[in-house]
This record gives sequence, structure tokens and C-alpha cells, in this order.
Amino acid sequence: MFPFSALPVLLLWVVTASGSGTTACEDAQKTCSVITCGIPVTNGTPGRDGRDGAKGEKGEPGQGPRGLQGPPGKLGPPGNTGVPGPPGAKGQKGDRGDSSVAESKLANLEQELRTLKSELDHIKKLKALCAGLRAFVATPKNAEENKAIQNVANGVAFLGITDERTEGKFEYVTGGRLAYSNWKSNEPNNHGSGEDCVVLLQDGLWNDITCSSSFTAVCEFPA
Ligand code: MMA
Ligand code: CA
Repeated sequence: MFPFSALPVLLLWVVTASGSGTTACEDAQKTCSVITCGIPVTNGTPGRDGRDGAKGEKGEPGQGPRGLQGPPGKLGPPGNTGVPGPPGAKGQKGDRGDSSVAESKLANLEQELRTLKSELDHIKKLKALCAGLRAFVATPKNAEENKAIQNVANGVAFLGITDERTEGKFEYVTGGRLAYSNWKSNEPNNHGSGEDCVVLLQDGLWNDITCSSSFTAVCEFPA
């Protein structure tokens, strides 16, 4: 702003000075202690442009219509790796890679099946034995009957009682739950690989025993 508004005043002053000429300077010498003298001059060519001024303040936003939103920017770089998650639930126990486990399981099952078959055979034989006599394998229903069978057997004898159908649940081979029992202490114990038949011992007490054992069978005839 300054150069433009100051310019007319400056030019005016220069014109006045040149107008007074040398005579004004000679006059001044008589009255002033310090003077400035000069010769008449003509206007020089304008000086070079001054340096750029300081940057102005940021203007108010314009009022024109707002442009459309630009397209989304490029995908940023991937983030840092996260912290590891908590450990997963424990899985089920796997099979042993060894086929010998399956083989030994099968062998056990086969043995169990053979035992059951022989037990059933034995019970069937017992029943058949007495049935041939139109009788049943003895099943004492009270102490009196138990004593009678004991006397007839005169030693260890099979009774018509078994838990072959359900382990621990003794019943008559003819069917039905036990009405009476005379177990020896700690019997029945299903000893060893299993005992599903019942013998009457010499003292009249009962013991469960493997059906494959061989003992006398006492048959009872319906009265
Ligand atoms: C034998 C057998 C079992 C009985 C026990 C009692 C060793 O097995 O008779 O049936 O329970 O003896 O000790
Ligand atoms: Ca026993």
C-alpha cells in the first residue's frame, strides 16, 4: 500500500525543489546554517519492484457450491501382529496307534463269549439231566429244603440258581427272584473271571462258582 499512496507526495516535492532552481539555494545560504543544494534534475526511471511483503492471513472459506466427495484413498499398510489368543479346549483322547489294543480287546470278547456259551451249556445240561427225570434242578426255598438237598447230595452239589443273565442278580433257572438264600460269608464274590452258578457246600452254605465246574446235581421232583 505504502509505495502507491506515498508516491504523489514524493513526486510533488521533487517538482517544487526543481522549480526553485539554483536561486533558491543561493537565497538559503544567507539564512540557513545547514542547507542542501542540488542541480536541477529530471525524473529518473522508476526503481525496481520492492521485495514481496509478508504473507497475509488465511481468508474466509469461499461461498461457492461444495464439490463432490473424492474417491476413497488407497489401502493403508497392514497393522502389527496381534497378541496370541488363549489356548483352545482340550481335545478328546485319541486312539492308540497300535492295532494290538483292538486285537486284545477282540480276544477278550471272544474268550468272554466262549465262557458264557459253556456256562449256558452247563445249565442246559443240568436242566436236561433233571428234565429227563421229569424233575428240576434243586432250588431250596427255605432252610428245610436246603437241609434235605444237603442230605441227598452228601457233598458239593449244583443248585438251579444263576446270575448268568444279570451279574449279581441271582435267580432260579426256572425263572423268578430268589425267595431264600444261604450264602457263605463273603459269597457270592464272582471270583476270578466270573462265577455265575451256585453250589451247595457240604455244610449247607452256598458259594457262587464257575458253571464249567463239575459237581453232582440234585434234582427235585414236583410232589
Ligand atoms: C475259590 C472258589 C470261589 C470262592 C473262593 C473263596 C479261590 O476260589 O470256590 O468261588 O469264592 O474260593 O475263597
Ligand atoms: Ca464264589
